[in-house]
Amino acid sequence: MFTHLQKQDPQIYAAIMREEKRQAEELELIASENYVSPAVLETMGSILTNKYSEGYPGKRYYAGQENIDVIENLAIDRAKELFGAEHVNVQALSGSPANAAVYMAFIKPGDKVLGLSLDHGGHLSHGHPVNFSGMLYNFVRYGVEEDGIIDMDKVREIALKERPKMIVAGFSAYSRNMDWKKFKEIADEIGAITFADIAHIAGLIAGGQIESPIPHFDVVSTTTHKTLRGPRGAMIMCKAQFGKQVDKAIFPGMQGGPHDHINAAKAVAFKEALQPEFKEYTAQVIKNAKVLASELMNYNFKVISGGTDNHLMLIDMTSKNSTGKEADHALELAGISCNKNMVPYDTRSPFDPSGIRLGTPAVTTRGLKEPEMKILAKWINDVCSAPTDESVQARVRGEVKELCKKFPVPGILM
Ligand code: DSN
Repeated sequence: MFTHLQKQDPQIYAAIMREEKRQAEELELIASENYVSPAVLETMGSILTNKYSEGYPGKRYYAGQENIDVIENLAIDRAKELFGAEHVNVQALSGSPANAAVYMAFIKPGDKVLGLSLDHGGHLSHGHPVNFSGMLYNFVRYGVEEDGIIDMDKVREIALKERPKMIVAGFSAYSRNMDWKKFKEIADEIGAITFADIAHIAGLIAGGQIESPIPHFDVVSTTTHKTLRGPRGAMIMCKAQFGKQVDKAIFPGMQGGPHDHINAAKAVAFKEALQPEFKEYTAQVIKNAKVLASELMNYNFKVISGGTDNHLMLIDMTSKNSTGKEADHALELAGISCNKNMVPYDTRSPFDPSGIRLGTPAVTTRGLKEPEMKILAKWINDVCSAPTDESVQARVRGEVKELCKKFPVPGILM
């Protein structure tokens, strides 16, 4: 592997090798990360990257598409089978561009949209003022209650008062199941479009572990690289009647040529997700998250909403007299990656928030199970209880490295 790169560009080669070592020897608890299979990796590195394919299968603007059409159709068909979707566009380059295309397909600049606040677990592209979504559209927000859970009666109240054209249901830091049917009922009361962003939980839905919005919602976007364990990218699923407008919004509305190497890798990942092993994997992701959350609560960490229904959890570090930044840094020095995160009703800032977000998709792909979650919780407690103690970080870092040897990262031979 990388024999050409090693000769031609030793600096980039060396950085990739160092990153392989980092990934192999450290534990990844960033809730949005995962490890792709060797087959997905190979596909992403294939000569498909050389091709331009503006348009859609059978309707391209450039010649030489006979293989690309086969690939894109396979990706679409497998996604439809996996999610039970009526129409799928696999060309979206990543999560935010996919969401931009959804807005472009369904609403006009200035239109009112109701979405979950970023500081209550939403996403930048759900209307944050610094993001295109908040600049172009008139976002109003719902949030979580003091207990960390969305109250659907409150959502209804806001929706009836504000009468948005679209309701967005989705999150990047919310650990509870969303009531898709209730969102749809509320939207129907005011004639709003229903848009679900399932970027974080698409794999858990594909694996049959949590309920899907697809039967209920008009349009659903997802990234393909989180719990779904595919290449870095996205896709949009919608009811057949909206297929044309979604396709037009992606191309020529938002994007030029699709990334054919990535679309092929999406097809490979979807095939993997259709296997029974993926169901087991996704069940284990949730089991691991539940054990990790409950062990951390036993160590007196405040887990927002008192637990999790999915792959992630938010921890309020004020329960340990610490901050998200301090905990994130101390854990990194101990070989455990996570991210600092605002917690609901946070009085601190996004750069120096009160919480951290932890997730189990990546460690579960490595094969860690409940016993290892208990060890992980103990390490997190050891490190976060003494966040400036370098001897604790060094000790845990050594123990993490030893554990990692038993659980290799797919695609990394060390
Ligand atoms: N960056 C992703 C996450 O970590 O949730 C969302 O875009």
